[in-house]
Amino acid sequence: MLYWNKRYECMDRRELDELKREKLIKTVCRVYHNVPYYRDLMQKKGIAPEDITELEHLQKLPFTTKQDLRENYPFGLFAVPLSEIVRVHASSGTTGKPTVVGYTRNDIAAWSELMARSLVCAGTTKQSIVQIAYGYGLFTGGLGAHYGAERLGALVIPISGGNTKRQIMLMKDFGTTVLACTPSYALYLAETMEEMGIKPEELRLKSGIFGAEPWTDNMRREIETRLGISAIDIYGLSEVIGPGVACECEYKDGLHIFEDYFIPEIIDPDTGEVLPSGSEGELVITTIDKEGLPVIRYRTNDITSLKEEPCKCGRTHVRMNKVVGRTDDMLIIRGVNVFPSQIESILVDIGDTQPHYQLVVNREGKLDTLQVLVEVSQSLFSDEVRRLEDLKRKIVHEIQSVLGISVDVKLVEPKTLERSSGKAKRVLDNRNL
Ligand code: DLL
Repeated sequence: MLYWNKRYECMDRRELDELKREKLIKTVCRVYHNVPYYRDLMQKKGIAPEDITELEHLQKLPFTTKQDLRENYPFGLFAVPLSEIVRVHASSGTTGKPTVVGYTRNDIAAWSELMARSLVCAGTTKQSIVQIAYGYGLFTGGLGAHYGAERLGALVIPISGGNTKRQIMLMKDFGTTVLACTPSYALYLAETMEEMGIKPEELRLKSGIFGAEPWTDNMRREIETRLGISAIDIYGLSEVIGPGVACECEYKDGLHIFEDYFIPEIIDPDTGEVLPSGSEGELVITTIDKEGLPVIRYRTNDITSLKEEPCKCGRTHVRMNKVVGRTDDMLIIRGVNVFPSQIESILVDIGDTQPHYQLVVNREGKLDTLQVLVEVSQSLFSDEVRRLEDLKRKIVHEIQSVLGISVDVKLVEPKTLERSSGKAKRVLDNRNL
């Protein structure tokens, strides 16, 4: 099975742009007439729905941010009466109230369609046995993947996150072929499998559909080797719909953004200016097929770039490169911008370490310091001190030469750093900025 919906996924560019134009016009009318907040914003900018007749006019519209959703907590940006909403999800912010998102019956159907497409993109078929180890609940990962896999007709194991040994037992007994979870949890599963003495050959696992947090290609190789699978990247965010905004195909060369539902733009995060095609910047998404909570030019905070050239898989939708990090995760250490993913990539490249790491930022006087905590293998840890010292020096040197900053590296015993069945917490910023 190559595509779930060939007609739309492989649509001719001109036809696709016309479809997007029509859907955008409808969406702008809907938010203007149904959401007072958007109407006020547009009126303040002197824009009426009639002014938006072409795709390029999108740039005239104001941005929406997480803050806007917070200010309208919980349901203020919904574009339909609450009686039309059949489900809510929420993303837990680091502080304060969560961001609440609502779906109509049609939205749930659209989301299931998008997740079915994503799963097929990742090689899933009706014959697949899909273990969904994303968390079920207010988080969109579990239920999003669940509805998509059911829509596709695969066999679904709705196990949710956690209970790692049991996950592995069921994976083996039920013959799971596709694993859906965060990449960091996939690694934790691999680690636990090794501890239990279970080899990848004893499982029927073929692929994994991993997302909800940034991960590098180096991390991908590590997961692929340790679990003996093909690992596919899936992207999404609750404010836009949840997982299924974009997904990689078998070529793993960028994630196809399902453009008949979403219009992506890349902007300069500081000025808000739209950047030329191919530039790296903040991804902004406008939903053009949502009823419950349409979002106009939603600032994702995620840093990436777009690729417009056609993909070998035949899908015509634009691709986004793997997310490098979030604008709010980017550390500025003594003036140098550092993304956790850059450090991850260096660590996995060097080897001898486990891909479990944490970055601790402190401020000593006026100076920011970055400490990198990395787990090493048990055998190395019990080895001569000299080998540990060599490894430490190598990491310090590599980070210095790639990123241009000096860091303090601390090698720690296996399993010292906290494991998560959801999103990993990579950064501990003690600076109180
Ligand atoms: O994480 C939705 C999701 C669930 C996506 C399962 C994929 C799989 P939120 O909790 O709202 O929604 O978090 C959204 O997570 O803005 C990114 O910063 C990050 N993120 C999601 N997918 C990826 C990915 C879900 N593939 C935020 N690569 C987004 C990098 C990702 N970051």
